[in-house]
Amino acid sequence: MKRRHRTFLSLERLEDRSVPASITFTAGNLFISTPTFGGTGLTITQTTANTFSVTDNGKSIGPFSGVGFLSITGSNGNDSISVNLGATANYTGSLLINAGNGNDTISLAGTKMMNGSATLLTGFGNDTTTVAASVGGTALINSTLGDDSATVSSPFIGGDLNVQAVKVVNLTGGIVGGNLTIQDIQVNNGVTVSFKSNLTIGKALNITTGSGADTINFGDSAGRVITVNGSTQINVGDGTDQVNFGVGPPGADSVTFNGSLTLTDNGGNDAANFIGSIRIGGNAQLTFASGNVTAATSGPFSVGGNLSITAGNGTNTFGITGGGVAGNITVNVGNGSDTITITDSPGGTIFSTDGNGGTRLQLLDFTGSETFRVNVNFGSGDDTLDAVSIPIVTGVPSILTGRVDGGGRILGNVFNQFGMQLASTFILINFP
Ligand SMILES: [Ca+2]
Ligand SMILES: [Ca+2]
Ligand SMILES: [Ca+2]
Repeated sequence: MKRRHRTFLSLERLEDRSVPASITFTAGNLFISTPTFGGTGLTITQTTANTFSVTDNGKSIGPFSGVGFLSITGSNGNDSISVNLGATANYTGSLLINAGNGNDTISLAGTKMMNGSATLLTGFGNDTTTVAASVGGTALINSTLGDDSATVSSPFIGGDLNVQAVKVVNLTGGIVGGNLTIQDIQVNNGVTVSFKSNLTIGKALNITTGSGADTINFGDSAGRVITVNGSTQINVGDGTDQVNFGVGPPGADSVTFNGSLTLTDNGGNDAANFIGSIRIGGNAQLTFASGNVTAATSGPFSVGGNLSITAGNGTNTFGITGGGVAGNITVNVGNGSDTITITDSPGGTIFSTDGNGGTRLQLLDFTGSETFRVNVNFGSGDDTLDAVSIPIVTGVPSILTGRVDGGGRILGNVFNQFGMQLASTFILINFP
């Protein structure tokens, strides 16, 4: 049998099953690089514990046993790189895939898990990353520039999950034990992040997107249970952004933030839609820059601390079910014609300030026997306060107490009282 020229001289097995890729196996480190250009792809499969076989462009070599670190380097062409952990035993080591530039497809699969960390880098180009296997350590996906997508369906990730520079992120896994961080400030053509499974995040959730039109969906039409045990920070940058806390029918998705929730934008016409059954354990703070902003609750909504909404100039519309807010509700808006509707009273006080332009603050009660405590300072412009109580449940009208200052006016500020009773101390200033 004639021996062919081989570049992987460190191999001991020399039967004629050569793969074109370069392979170095030393001290438990299995380095695979230079897959066949234009070939059918590179597949690395765990056959028994820490033992992998390698197939490049349909030709196989291995198995390599005692692997503790698996490193795969792609070309600057379009690579297909698959790692399958199999169904026999856990892989106790770590994994690094650097697919290089080009339009790459990489995947980590298998019903058994890996105990170490997975680092998946896909470089420039339009890349597709799929992570389906469980990872005991941290998992990092970085796709640099391009129309990149990543789907993480791992039942379990023990450490942090970091997803960087990916345009379309689909989260369909089970548990992330550490922090979940999604960062895409490099690609400004719009990012979509979708939570489409029952997912628990053990620590903090941080999502940062750029100046494109971004969409973040918690849940899907199936009615998901999504829980974040730490704090949650979402910054959607500039652009027309949409954050949907729940996607299905009102109340169908259950979204729980056991810590605080902070949502920030840097401008644009944004919408924060609390559609699901929402529970925020700490404070909720929504801060919008200028633009026409809407924030609304349409399902059960509770906040353990205070709810604060700050908006810049623009026509803003806020509709909040206040009954589940244990602390204060504070709404500060800039110039422009704003409408703020609060249904049911919070446990604390409603604070409201606004700039120029006519602002309408509606207190709407359809339960009865509630006390609305207010401290309202309207700006210049003709502003309106509606105090409406239609006590369908208890039959007892709700009470309005506190202080309302109409501020400046052109024609006059308006106080519409319908059904709600005034109780001491109640101070009305600068009306009409
Ligand atoms: Ca590549
Ligand atoms: Ca890329
Ligand atoms: Ca944005």
